[in-house]
Amino acid sequence: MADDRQDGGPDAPRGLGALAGLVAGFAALGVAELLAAAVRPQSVPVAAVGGAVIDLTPTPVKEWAVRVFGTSDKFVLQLGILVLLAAFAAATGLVAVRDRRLGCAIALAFGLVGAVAAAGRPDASAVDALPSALAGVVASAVLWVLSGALTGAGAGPRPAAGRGGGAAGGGGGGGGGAAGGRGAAGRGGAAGGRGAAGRGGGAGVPDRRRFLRTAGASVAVSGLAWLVGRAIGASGAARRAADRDALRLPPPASPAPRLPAGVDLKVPGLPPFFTSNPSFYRVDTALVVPRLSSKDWSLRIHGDGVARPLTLRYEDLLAREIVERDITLACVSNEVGGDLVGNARWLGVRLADLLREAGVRPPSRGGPADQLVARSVDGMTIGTPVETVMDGRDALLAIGMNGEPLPFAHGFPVRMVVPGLYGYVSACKWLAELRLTTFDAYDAYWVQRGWADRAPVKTESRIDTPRGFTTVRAGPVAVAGVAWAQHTGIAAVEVRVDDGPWRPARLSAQDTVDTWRQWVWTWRAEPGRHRLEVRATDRSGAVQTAERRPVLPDGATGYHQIEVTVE
Ligand SMILES: Nc1nc2c(c(=O)[nH]1)N[C@H]1C(S)=C(S)[C@@H](COP(=O)(O)O)O[C@H]1N2
Ligand SMILES: [Mo]
Repeated sequence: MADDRQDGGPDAPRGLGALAGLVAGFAALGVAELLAAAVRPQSVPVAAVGGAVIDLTPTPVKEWAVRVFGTSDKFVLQLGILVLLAAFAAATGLVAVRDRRLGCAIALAFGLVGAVAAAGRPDASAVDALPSALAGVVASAVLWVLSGALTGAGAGPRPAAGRGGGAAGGGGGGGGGAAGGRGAAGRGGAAGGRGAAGRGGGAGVPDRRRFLRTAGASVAVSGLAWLVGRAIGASGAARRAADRDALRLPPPASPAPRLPAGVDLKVPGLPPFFTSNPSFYRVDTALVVPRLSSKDWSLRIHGDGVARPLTLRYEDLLAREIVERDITLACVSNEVGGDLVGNARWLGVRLADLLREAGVRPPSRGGPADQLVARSVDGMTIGTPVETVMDGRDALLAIGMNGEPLPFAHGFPVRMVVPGLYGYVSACKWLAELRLTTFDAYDAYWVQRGWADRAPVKTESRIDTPRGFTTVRAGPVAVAGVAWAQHTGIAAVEVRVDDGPWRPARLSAQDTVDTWRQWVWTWRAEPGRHRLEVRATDRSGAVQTAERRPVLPDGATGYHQIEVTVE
């Protein structure tokens, strides 16, 4: 024993101190997961802190993250938070074996940070703070017991068994008592324990067996809490999914215009004319996808110049005239050549009709409000020009996407879709409220973060095949892609090779001016390295601009270019 303490004494507790921190952190996550399942899935600390991080991240960093990680940016963020959390937990454990009270105070403080973040989410209530707060208390209690065992603090005053039980039971209501009740006993012990671990003297004797037993019990209990929390969360999600599956959407009173033959050129390497729901791009700030119930859903329309405020339920929408429209949606964050654009067949009701029923007049008819602010259940705000929504285009409150109710990730049960505007100024998902106001009086979420308050989609074109930096055979090569200029329409697409003359591409049939068009051009490819470039002309006669501009503040411009090698 004496040897053991001499050789491994000062080192082993340090490594074990980090382990104690990790065990305490794991207990915190387990408890939080369980409680969040009872409170609200979004209140789990990692999601709450992650959501706050997203909202506070400066726009350039966010752009960088979307560019580098694409749609997995959220996964990377959560992974990053977990790794950081683990590092902090280990460090806190190291502190705790030196200064037990300080270590436990830090653990409590972490819980507090999570609680503040969770309660501060736009859609949160005070109970959202509970999972993080209790997680902090539990982590602190577990750390208290484990660091006590490592330093030998309080090995005398209290029976080891009682302590281990207390830690394991901390997940229930005992957490608070564990932290508070042990304070006095532990404090005296901590001083002794420090001496024991650090200098090999003092009264405390490290009890590794007790440490391992307690740590093991804590890991088992918190693992169970985590699993149960996950299971409860999953069953709630499954129930919501079943409700959605059971919905039958009414047939449209106004079907989509008949699809002309030849909208799809069927060139290998081209995306299909309609983007399937699973492959439709997804851009939002939601770390946990809101899974709403259509039964509980309602939408309030109110604000400046709303003579008759409306509250609509899901059934109210179903009972209205349902229209079906093909609309291509694009994200302002789409880089030239990027894939944050998709085309779907939407089912919904005309937003302009609803606004008229509410007594709204567009500014051109003397209405006081020029901005329609949509708010989602997760606190997103999206501002759209009232004039645009009411100018006769098919601005929709959408309930269906490609023949099924909206997928949860795409805004179930109701979202907005407005042809011709980027998603961040038009396409609010998980819609909860529509408020009429002015652009002067209110900046929506992305506008507060430096993006333009008005953002019509810019005429763009993209080469889908061949892919850049690939090798193709000499001879005829089908160069093909898509072009879009929503609500204006695409009139022509041209391609050029190595700064040669622009050559007209063959266009697919046009569905409507609100949808993208495919194009194809046959290239007599000759051996060597070549640069291919594309540009579109829209139906207003405007040629896509060659000027390269970044996505911020209102959408990228410039020609998509690729390099290929011909053999
Ligand atoms: N509630 C909510 N709605 C939102 C967003 C969001 O972050 N939250 N992002 C918007 C942006 S930037 C775009 S481009 C579209 C993307 O819609 P999709 O994910 O269905 O493709 O949703 C819009 N609606
Ligand atoms: Mo977007």
